[in-house]
Amino acid sequence: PRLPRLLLTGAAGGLGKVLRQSLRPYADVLRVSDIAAMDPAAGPHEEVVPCDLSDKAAVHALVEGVDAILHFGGVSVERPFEEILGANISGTFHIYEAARRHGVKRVVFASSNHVIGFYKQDAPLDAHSPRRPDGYYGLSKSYGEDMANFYFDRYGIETVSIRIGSSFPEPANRRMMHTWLSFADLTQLIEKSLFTANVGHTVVYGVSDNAQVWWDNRYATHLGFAPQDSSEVFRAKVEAQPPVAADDPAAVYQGGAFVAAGPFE
Ligand code: NAI
Ligand code: 15L
Repeated sequence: PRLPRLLLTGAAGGLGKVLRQSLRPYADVLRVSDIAAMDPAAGPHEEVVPCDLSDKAAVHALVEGVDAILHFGGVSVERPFEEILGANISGTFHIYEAARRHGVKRVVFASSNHVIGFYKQDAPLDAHSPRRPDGYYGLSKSYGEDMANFYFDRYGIETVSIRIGSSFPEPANRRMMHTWLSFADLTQLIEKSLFTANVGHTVVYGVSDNAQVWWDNRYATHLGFAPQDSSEVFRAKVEAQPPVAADDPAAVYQGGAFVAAGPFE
């Protein structure tokens, strides 16, 4: 399957740079956007459109003419509320409003494990577990998921919210042995999220086939996501790191150190 024109926000970021390459097979034209500097278009299959997500008019222009939106832009770590508000909360609102106005029917939202970050690591969760955001960042992703619900119920715009665990080249620490999502598995999950019919608003945990995962994707089986990678291949390297104290948030909470960030003032 292939779309005529696909929008990727957050294209200058860690995941955006990877997806700009790996998503090429799924769109004739990939429109990439960010507030930060991006590489120029590599050919007629790319459109590079700088945009601040907190600027409503700019987002409306950005979304015109696309067939689906991969919304990966925004502040990706815990920060003071005011920074999160513009980029993530207003930004996600602008994306959905623009989707409504321009008739875009499918959004893939980069949500985060930090919507459930205050659960302890011994709590097995699924998509129906009540959310326990671990900061302003997690709250913004939780609000984004609520917005996805609303825009489906009210306007029929479908979303897959991917609660990404830790998507980096390798798991960086012991916690990420549980939460790691390989770039290849992320790409597969985005493909399923774009092309599966009738997703309504589906919440799926973005995690590879790691030996011990905290998250059960029983409510997202219709996506057919079948992760191929596992953090296990990095175990020796990760366990060569100095041990983490048993009461360190990194060893206690699913959200790890995020639960202890702030206060900022
Ligand atoms: P990143 O921080 O490298 O990329 C985010 C991009 O959004 C940056 O290039 C930044 O310039 C852009 N951005 C920030 N504010 C903006 C604004 N006002 N207007 C336009 N663009 C703006 O983060 P990464 O790791 O690439 O993550 C991508 C998305 O996935 C983020 O939404 C993040 O919250 C989410 N995510 C990532 C995880 C991971 O493990 N990498 C885990 C969970 C969620
Ligand atoms: C996230 O939501 C962040 O965007 C990413 O930088 C990592 O911190 C990840 O979660 C994680 O929990 O490992």
